[in-house]
Amino acid sequence: VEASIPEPLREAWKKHSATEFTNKEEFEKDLVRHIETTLARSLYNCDELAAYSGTALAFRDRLIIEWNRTQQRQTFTDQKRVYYLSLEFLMGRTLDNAMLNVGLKDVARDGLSELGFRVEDVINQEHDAALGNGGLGRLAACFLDSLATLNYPAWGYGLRYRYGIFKQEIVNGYQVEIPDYWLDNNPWEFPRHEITVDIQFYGNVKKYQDENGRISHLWEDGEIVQAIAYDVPIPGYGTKTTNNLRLWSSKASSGEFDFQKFNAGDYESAVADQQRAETISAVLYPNDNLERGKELRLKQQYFWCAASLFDIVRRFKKTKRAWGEFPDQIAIQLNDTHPTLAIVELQRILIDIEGLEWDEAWNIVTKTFGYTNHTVLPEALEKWSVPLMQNLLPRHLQIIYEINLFFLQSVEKRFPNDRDILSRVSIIEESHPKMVRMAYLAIIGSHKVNGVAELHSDLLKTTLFKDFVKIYGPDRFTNVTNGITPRRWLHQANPRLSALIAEKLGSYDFLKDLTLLDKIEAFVDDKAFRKEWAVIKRENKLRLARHIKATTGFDVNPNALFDVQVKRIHEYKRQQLNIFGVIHRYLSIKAMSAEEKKKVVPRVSIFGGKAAPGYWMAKTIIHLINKVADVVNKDPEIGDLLKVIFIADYNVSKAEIICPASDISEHISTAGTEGSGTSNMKFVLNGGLIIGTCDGANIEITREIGEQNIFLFGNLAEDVEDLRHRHFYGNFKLDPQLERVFDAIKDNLFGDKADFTALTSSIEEHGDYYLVSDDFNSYITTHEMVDEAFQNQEEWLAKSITSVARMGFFSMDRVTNEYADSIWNVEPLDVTD
Ligand code: 475
Repeated sequence: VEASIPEPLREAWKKHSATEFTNKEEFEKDLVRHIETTLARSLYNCDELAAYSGTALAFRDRLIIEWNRTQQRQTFTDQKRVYYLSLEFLMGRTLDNAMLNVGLKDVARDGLSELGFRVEDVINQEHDAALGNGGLGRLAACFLDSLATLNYPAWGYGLRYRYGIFKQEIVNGYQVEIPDYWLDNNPWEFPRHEITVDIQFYGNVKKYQDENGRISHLWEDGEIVQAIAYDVPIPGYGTKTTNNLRLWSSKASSGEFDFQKFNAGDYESAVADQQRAETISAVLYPNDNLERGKELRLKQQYFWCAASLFDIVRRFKKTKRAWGEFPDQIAIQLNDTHPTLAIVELQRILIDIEGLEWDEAWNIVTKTFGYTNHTVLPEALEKWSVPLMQNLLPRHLQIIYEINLFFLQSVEKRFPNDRDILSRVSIIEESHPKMVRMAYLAIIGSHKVNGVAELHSDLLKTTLFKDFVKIYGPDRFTNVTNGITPRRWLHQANPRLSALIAEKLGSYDFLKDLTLLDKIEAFVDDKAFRKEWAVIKRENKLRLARHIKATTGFDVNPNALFDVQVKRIHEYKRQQLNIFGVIHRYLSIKAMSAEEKKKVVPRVSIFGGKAAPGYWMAKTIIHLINKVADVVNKDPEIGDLLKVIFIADYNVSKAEIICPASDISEHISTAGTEGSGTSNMKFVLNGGLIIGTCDGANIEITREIGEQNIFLFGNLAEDVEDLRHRHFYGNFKLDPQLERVFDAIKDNLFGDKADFTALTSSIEEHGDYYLVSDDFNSYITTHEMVDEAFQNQEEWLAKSITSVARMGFFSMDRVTNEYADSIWNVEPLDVTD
């Protein structure tokens, strides 16, 4: 059925097309209308939450008008599009970002103020959209911002979880998880009840021969779950382009809600079926850098891949192009291996449904996909058991075996004398049960594989994926070092600093071309500029201090050195190294004379981050931090010289307060373990210095800002294997200063020592896999250098300004252009043309 309005009637339509507010008066009109009608409230009944909802709805109207224009324009032009498949999009709040991106925050501020509201209070009503765990999910969100800002025709595809990442509370020093039910009153999504896809699970495969003698496969008798689309508009900064993030929600298909059962009076079990279907998109798995092989997770992955692929193929088929043009029109990027089934699903669609020959289909598939790897940690590499996959996705498993067969045959031909290579590179691991290695499948099904920082990409080539480099040559493997969006992480999080920079550079153009920041290096010796820079840092520290007071009750001294480590809690990220360092500092201060104490640089050690609910060691680290805080913060001998703060429920909106307020931040993973890290970039961009290991993007940050502006310490990646080997063979001697720390823990200084045995013995007795002891001395010494440097405030400011000036490379816009040129081969499309 033709749904479009007939040509002769379109004039009438266009006369009434929705319009956008452009000034304060129009904004207030939209705001009040939404509050009075959409929200059914009145001027006698409008609190800050209602003011937030009304403001959000007014901006949403604007976004959706631009969204419509952008989508029409992109469809009409029909040039190559990018689809970014990610199980996580850690978006944070939307309103502030939308105001800034469309350039109407001042209009909103003035309008709200005329009605008695402060824009900041209104913004603070919003709940974070927290559909992600950490770095991987936040990178996807930064991608969306840059893709829209740079006018790339691009869509994100993800899952619409009913529960995002859990909220963290700290009770008696322990992490407690609270469900994050976030969907009520979410104004930023548009349900598309008309856009649904039926997704099949289980069942079996029948082989049959058609009239031409061609063997075909029919996957039948499965269980059907329905995917429903929810669209989220993504506005670019300073452009009309508004892209789409499509999130799928699961629901029992109408056939599934069993009327037979219902009529037979078995209402309960009919409803149970419904709930089982809805479970698929119910909850985000709360693991970061860890895979656990749960069936429901595999269901989520297939549900989302199949719905997205169906949607992409449907859109392609509307253009009536030949299948061979598919890769010229479509690039699909896999955010880690979570969407790898999309490769298999596209092959299945092409051969089983569209009737293409295997080779022709496979050629299309491999030209379409790119795969980004984010971690080398073995526990994060996805493997699915063959029996599980056989049961849930029988046809897909067949296709995987087929892909593997053709692949291994080609390898055998090329390396006839290397027998071991076949078992090493096989997609199927010959274990009990057999396992499907998703990373290998992703490499074989993609034309490009990239790591997220230089060291990480090198490690992929020389260790994990070494054999594949031999097979495919080095060109399939590349590096694209991560970045961050300067809109959210400078302009939105640190408006004062952004304004100061804009004043000096004469415009806000640096928000679109971050390399322009280099012009502020000219002001590094300008006394007045330095002064303003320092004042802004102090104001940001005061803002954080107010947050700490409000949430923990502790007063912290804004003149102290703020030392921050906020990220997911993980042994490889080594928050334990940090807290042991804090204990060392505490013991040292306690041993000082009054005279010596006068020379101590006061510190506030700030921690934040969630532990995966099942990750016991990470939870133990949180517990220790909180216990140390209890003791240190009320020790009268310490006073202002040291405070320890754990900020509960670290998330994107808290990061926006924390990043601008640090003097130094910690990025101290065991060398070779962190893919890139992105908070390191956020802190430096906000004028904080960092202490870090030679790991991930720290290395490239050093190269950009200069090694005199960063505090590096610790063993190098190339030495890690050897050190671990030595520990294993009993050549392990605990660092004497760390021993002093452990003695204090064992003297029950921080509560029952038994609570921390697992942590101390993982180092003393079980090989110290993350080299905490090996790096301890250099860590402590480097912190002493930090103290010394902080005492020379003029030098410190020079380091801070110089570093910011040299951070242009780490813009997500640079990253996005690199993907576009070297992986996707797509061009921007200016929708205002
Ligand atoms: C890296 N998450 C950072 C960031 O590239 C890097 C894995 C499995 C299951 C669920 N979540 C994950 C990650 O692997 C992850 O977040 N990786 C991170 O990606 C962006 O900057 O170094 O650890």
